[in-house]
Amino acid sequence: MEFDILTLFPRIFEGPLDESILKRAREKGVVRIRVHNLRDFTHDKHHVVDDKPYGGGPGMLMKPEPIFEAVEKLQRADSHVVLMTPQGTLFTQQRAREFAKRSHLIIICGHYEGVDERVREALVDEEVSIGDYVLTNGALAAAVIVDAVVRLLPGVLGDAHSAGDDSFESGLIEGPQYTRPPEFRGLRVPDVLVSGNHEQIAQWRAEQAKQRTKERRPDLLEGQKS
Ligand code: JD8
Repeated sequence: MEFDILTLFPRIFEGPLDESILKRAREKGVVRIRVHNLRDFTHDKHHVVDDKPYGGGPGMLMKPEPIFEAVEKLQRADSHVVLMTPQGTLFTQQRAREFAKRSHLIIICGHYEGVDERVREALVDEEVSIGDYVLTNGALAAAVIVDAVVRLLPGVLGDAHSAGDDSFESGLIEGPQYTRPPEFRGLRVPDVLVSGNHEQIAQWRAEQAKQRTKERRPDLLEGQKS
């Protein structure tokens, strides 16, 4: 799978995409991720990428020309163009799975007060938001999308902790987990977990997950009712 990311702050991606699982996925060649500076798609002396909104108002907008030039250069028949924006539809595990089936994502990171509407009209297939809070720009949100999608690609996670048993795949959040020692500062690991009875352990875990989901994320139980 390939990603092309368009941003004014390419360095924001340096840390997150070069560590751990994403780093290994890139090294293995499972994914190719290219980050482009939108300033490189300007032609004026000062590499201007923003301008004032027509009709007035606070702040600046991203000019359409550099974004059009970048997308038109990178775009292919199989590309899906995504715009990061607080007005987008919510990015969920379901959307991550759908993105993971695509061969080429172009992700446009908005900055300032947003982008000229003609970018949406002419270039964008889909607008997404990562959640109901305000970020300063779309770059961190795009890094979140890349992380959530890449870990789903075949060959990225080992069999041991494949994506299949993730919380949001089962529709429940994880229950409590423990490692050694069996007693730490007077706090003991539940007897059932050290018992070696795998049937009882599985049952205990299922109960804990359901209880915790009911307490903390009742919204996740709405759809499945059990
Ligand atoms: C793109 C500019 C900031 C947006 C004034 C401060 C996503 N879940 C999310 N929260 N925020 C964003 C996001 C924020 C962005 C841009 C994404 C481009 N800003 C602006 C309008 C109001 N601010 C996001 N995905």
